Amino acid sequence: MIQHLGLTEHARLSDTTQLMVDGQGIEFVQVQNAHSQACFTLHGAHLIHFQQNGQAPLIWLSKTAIFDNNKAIRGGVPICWPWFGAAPESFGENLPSHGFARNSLWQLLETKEVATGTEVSFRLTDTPASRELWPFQFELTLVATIGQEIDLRLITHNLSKQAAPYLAALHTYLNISAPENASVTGLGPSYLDSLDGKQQKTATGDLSINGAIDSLYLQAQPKLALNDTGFAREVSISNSGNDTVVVWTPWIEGAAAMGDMPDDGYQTMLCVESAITQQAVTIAPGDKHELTTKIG
Ligand code: TA6
Repeated sequence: MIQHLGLTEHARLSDTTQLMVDGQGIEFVQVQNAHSQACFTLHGAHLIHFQQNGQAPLIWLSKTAIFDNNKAIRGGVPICWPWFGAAPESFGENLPSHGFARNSLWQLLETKEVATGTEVSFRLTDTPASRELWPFQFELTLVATIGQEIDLRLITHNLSKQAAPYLAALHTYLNISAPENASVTGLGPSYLDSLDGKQQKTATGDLSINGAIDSLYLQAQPKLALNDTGFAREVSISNSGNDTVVVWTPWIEGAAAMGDMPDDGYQTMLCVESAITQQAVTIAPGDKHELTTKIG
């Protein structure tokens, strides 16, 4: 799913991990081990590819995603932080949608082999520019474990002297064979419909995909399942630290309106996101909070 990026090796970091670059010099971290393969950009510490060996990719990436170290990449797992969607009024005005972590250049901290696969960690810290947007000192760490599953842990460490409120989402784009083949179980009895004034609505059993969806599930199970009859697989999605599971597909009109998604892109993707959207988590000075999702 990423051959079209034309990546070449820049440095070999270990038996399983390489630093890669594209034709513009954009940097990627690529992992290939006995279980699976994965690829991240340093821009946004953005997982853009995950595929268990011998299987169809689990993570979807737009074929027309833009890699310019500026725009958020369409697909993969964008890190929406320190807010989700439009920032709450209490955070300020004219703030970028979904925060600034996904548009920032992170540093690669470490790559090492662990019992379940390859662990790669990335870090983002505050800058004068970030403090203009969110007036706190912080260390934001993504710890990714690439094995039979992809395990993503987003750890917010508040280094300020005052309590820091944050919202977030691991905005996962899952790869599906076709909308009519996919369903999601475990989302719970009701949801807020962002396509209809955030009205609360009753869920009617497993989620199926037959139109645009932008829903906030506030009573989802910690462990969900994406069933895909086309790929003949059931994908487990386990979340923690979240108060919401967001489900999104732009469907036909939404895909056509996005320049970084092919018009038919909606047919092979579904977002299922481990998110904090309802009540900001307030982290005491010196404390940490963790938001996770594990897929496989
Ligand atoms: O997670 C769902 C959502 O908030 C949708 O409302 C839609 O805006 C989507 O995220 C994509 O947002 P983006 O800024 O990446 O185009």
